[in-house]
Amino acid sequence: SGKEKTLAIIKPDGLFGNHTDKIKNAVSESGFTICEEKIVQLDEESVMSFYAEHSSKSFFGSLVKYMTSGPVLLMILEKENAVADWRALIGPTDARKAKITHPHSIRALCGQNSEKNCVHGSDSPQSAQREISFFFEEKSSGSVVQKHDEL
Ligand code: YYY
Ligand code: MG
Repeated sequence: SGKEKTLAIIKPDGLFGNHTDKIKNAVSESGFTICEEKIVQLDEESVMSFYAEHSSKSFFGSLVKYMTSGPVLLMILEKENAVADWRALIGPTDARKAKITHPHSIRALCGQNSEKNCVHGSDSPQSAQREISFFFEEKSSGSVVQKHDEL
């Protein structure tokens, strides 16, 4: 046991689609604590670095464009087994498939397809550590992320 942290992102379609309250309700009803949160406008460089593992995929350019299309809400979530539990709560990557196989998942309820899937969740404790420091440690995030209320 012991608490664990994971990185959650409400992506641009989640914020634009007014899904934030619904998602935050699911977060607290599922026992997560929000340790830190901020709304930021990501630039292309930060998205390319965040999603570097996908840089050779055909969808990469479109993903970068989408993730920079508007502000996102970054949240550090904490609970026991936070990484796996948040992944289970958001559901499969493709929101269209999620609507069939995991109809109560956040991606089924708020997402549109395999790109506009509304939310992000770290895929392992190692990824969570990297992603949390990427966005929340001054040194690593200061140059590539601008806080939305400072724009
Ligand atoms: O971890 P997860 O977000 O569920 O999926 P990944 O396979 O890591 O892909 C990351 C991100 O890339 C996904 O959330 C949307 C986008 N993407 C896409 O646009 N098209 C795909 N066919 C697969 C992924
Ligand atoms: Mg992933």
